[in-house]
Amino acid sequence: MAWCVLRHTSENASRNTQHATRNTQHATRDNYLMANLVIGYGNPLRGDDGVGWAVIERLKQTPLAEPLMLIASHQLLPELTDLIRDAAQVTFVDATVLGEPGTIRITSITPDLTGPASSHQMGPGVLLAYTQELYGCCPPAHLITITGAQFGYEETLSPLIQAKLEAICQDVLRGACGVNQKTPHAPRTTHHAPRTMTKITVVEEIMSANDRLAEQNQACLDQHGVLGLNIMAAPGSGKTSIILRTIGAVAPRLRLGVVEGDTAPVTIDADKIAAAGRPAVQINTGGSCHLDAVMLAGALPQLNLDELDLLIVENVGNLICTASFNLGTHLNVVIASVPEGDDKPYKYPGIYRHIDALILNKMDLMPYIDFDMAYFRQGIELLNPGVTFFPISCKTGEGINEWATWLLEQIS
Ligand SMILES: Nc1nc2c(ncn2[C@@H]2O[C@H](COP(=O)(O)OP(=O)(O)OP(=O)(O)O)[C@@H](O)[C@H]2O)c(=O)[nH]1
Ligand SMILES: [Mg+2]
Repeated sequence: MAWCVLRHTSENASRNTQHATRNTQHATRDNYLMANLVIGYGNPLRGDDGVGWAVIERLKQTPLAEPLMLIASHQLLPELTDLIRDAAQVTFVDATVLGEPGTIRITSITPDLTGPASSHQMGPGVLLAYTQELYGCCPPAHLITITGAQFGYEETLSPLIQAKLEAICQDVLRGACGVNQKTPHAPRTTHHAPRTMTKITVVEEIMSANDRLAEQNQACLDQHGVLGLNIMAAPGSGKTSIILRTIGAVAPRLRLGVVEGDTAPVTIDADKIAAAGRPAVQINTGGSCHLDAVMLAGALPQLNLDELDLLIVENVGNLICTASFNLGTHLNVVIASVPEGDDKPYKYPGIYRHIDALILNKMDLMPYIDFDMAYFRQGIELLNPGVTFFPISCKTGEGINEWATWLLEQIS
């Protein structure tokens, strides 16, 4: 018997990817090199869209002749390139709305950068292309699609797809992976795969592809002597206003550039930075709710880094996803604002962890809003004890000097 139980422990990956049950036996990275990889993806809360997950669950229970890595995920993520690189073959399993319900299709997939490629929506071809680009190699891959019958808010498959589940699993094993249940395979010639291995278990400490690129971004900034600052906050909290205030407060002591992230193809914020006389690059995420290291890597060459001391990245307005993607900046700062309410640390805890400073903006509105500062600070302290805190008002200028002084200290 051999099935693969695989789990990312990278915080980023585990937030977005759920894997099969954890086995108690741990394995090193070498244990899964060159095994077949099956990735079932989709939304298990939307009826037949969860067929990829159901396939993975069933395969976990299936005795196999050789190791198989099984992953269930809500979407294809750049982090998966790390596993794809080391797989002998990859089989993607996904639901589709196209065709007659119940139809199963197997197609060959090759690296292709022209498909959808945001961090929340990435096609298999793009994922393979990323793998090829990052690691210079890419295994053969197939996509098995099953035309679903219902995609409503249900956690179960339709009877039609449920009845097809076994056939789909057999297709995964036979057609795509080239392995049959209980049919021994000729040993591979690769030196990577130990022939005696019958079980692949948990893989720990996998550095995600995003983190690798984030490291490269930071190395690039370091090479040019630029401090990178990632600003994360809710929409409208005052990110751009604070950047503009910062420009006013640190000029001419710091040469400052800005990367602006927005979901839509607009240049509103970048235009404001340019009007303030500073270089700005606008990233359009194409609908994605956060920046990632790939996007920042694309923006850096558009700036003359030799002429900068500080690069501020205004992330997309979002209190959840932005926290999950390391960009490679040296500092991470969150801006809260008074009108958002004093309970945000309790409701969106993830973003307040692991940050270097917290700004509370729009202090001028305090008289008009029921905002309990002690309650807010208490929530922050629970998540990030002793974090540097700046109450600020971009309208009145309150607290801007303290913020600018701290920033200058980080650079000197
Ligand atoms: N009263 C008050 N209004 C502020 C303050 N800071 C920003 N604003 C206003 O808040 C609104 C949003 O400010 P922005 O700086 O555009 O906010 P943002 O976070 O960059 O917004 P997005 O990029 O759209 O997510 C604007 O109308 C600002 O004038 C402040 O300290 N006090
Ligand atoms: Mg803005």
